Amino acid sequence: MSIDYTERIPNNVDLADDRRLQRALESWQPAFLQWWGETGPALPTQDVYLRTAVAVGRQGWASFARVKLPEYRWGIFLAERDPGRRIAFGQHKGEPVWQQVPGEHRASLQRLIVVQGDTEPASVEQQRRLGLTAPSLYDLRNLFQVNVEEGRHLWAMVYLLHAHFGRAGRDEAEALLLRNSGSEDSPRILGAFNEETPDWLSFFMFTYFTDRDGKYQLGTLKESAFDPLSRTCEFMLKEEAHHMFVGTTGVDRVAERTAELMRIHDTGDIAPFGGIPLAVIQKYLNFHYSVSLDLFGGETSTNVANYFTSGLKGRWQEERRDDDHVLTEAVTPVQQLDGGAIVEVDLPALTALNHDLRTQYIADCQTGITRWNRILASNGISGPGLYLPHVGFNRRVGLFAGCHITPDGRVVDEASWAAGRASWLPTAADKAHVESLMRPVYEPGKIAAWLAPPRNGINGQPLDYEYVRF
Ligand code: BYC
Ligand code: FE
Ligand code: FE
Repeated sequence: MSIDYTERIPNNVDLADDRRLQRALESWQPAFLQWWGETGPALPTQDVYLRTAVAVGRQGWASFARVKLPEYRWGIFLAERDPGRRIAFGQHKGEPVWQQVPGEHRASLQRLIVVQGDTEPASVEQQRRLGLTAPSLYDLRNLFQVNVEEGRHLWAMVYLLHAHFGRAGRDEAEALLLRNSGSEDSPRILGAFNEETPDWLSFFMFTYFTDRDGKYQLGTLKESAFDPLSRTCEFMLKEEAHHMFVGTTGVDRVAERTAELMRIHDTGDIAPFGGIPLAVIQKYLNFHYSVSLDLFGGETSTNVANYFTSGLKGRWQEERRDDDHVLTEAVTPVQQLDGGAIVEVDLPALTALNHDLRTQYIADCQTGITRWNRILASNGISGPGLYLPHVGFNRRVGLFAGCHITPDGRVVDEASWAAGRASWLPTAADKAHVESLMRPVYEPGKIAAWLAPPRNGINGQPLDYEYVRF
């Protein structure tokens, strides 16, 4: 399963043995590069210290080198095939996994792959201008690492579309480069991917909360009976860990600096001292968490029940679940609105699978909160600290869409919502303040003053290493 880097498209799927597929992907490649040039990183650079996948096994899968961004080797890397793999859930449980797409599941599988594929280039578009205001070369390098890998994740989905979905798949692959984040006429498919990522606090929140949705969705597709999809997602998850690391440690460093300024100046109002007030961090968190919850779809969904039953999409860590993996009899408690109150009702587990995944996700998100509050406390800031708002807060998808729920879970009327909004979500003034701090720092080893330096460099390099050259 070694990766062939002599080919125009690096791959470990023996692309050279399938001339038709190779030609099709080679004709998609220039369109990808044009898209990257037009909507990828806006900051011109000479080279960037990046990791590139060189193997798909556990050890030593990546190598680090200075790379010119447009010459990054985007390729097709699937995790190793397990010849004995069997379907772990749904009506086909116990049967061998599929190497080809069964006709009856073609449309659904294609839809899932297109939705997944659509998010990857969307994030690159959203992050396009962040390089212009990077707080350090270390951060700039991390941004570009995330960007090239999201570009590669697009390749991962485009490979599946080309290899398994014929003409329709090739059309969808083309369309993935035509939709655009935030576009009026042809927006990206999912809500969060049409929001802006205008500053680095948003970027850290995005990589913490939205990339983490990616982790959970990829985790369910890794369980898929369609083996090529499963293997693709398994390898994507490996790359994804770094994206979430960027988010977790990014917010760590903002929290650390905020606490430090609060202590030094003995006030929560640290904006005049060049910091981001804790209340503003909380508002950014509220926003990114709530739009990321929307990415799980409705709490009850016949789509997800069908995906599960037919073997297309499993649950998070399906094989570690201690149940029948078919779920026709099971129920799940789900919170919903009953008049003016939030109540818990038992719903059929199958239609509540989006809720199940979201529950796992929320528990994972909570670990960041605990961690950031520990950082605040160790820097002398006691008090309530940061928290996850109620699951119904600011929602546009699912049972809470169209209702007004406060961060602490109270159902309120339109007037109270309007009155509270400025203390729950970033205001124009909050955004203007954060934006005012976004000044590029491109000197090796130097870090902007609104966040603490990172603990370690990349791949054992020192912090003052020239991670990006101009
Ligand atoms: N915005 O039955 P429902 C990542 C649509 S992130 C707009 O409730 P379902 C990444 C839905 O499509 C991971 N539309 O939900 C992160 C459906 O439309 P149709 C991305 C939405 O279908 C950072 C209708 O509403 N991967 O990788 O069970 C950087 C009813 O939906 C939204 C995936 O999402 C929304 N938020 O679940 C880079 C995996 N939510 O079919 C990358 C693939 C729902 O009636 N996608 N709708 O026309 C899926 O598994 C599912 O499509 C969803 C929705 C989980 C998204
Ligand atoms: Fe990705
Ligand atoms: Fe990611």
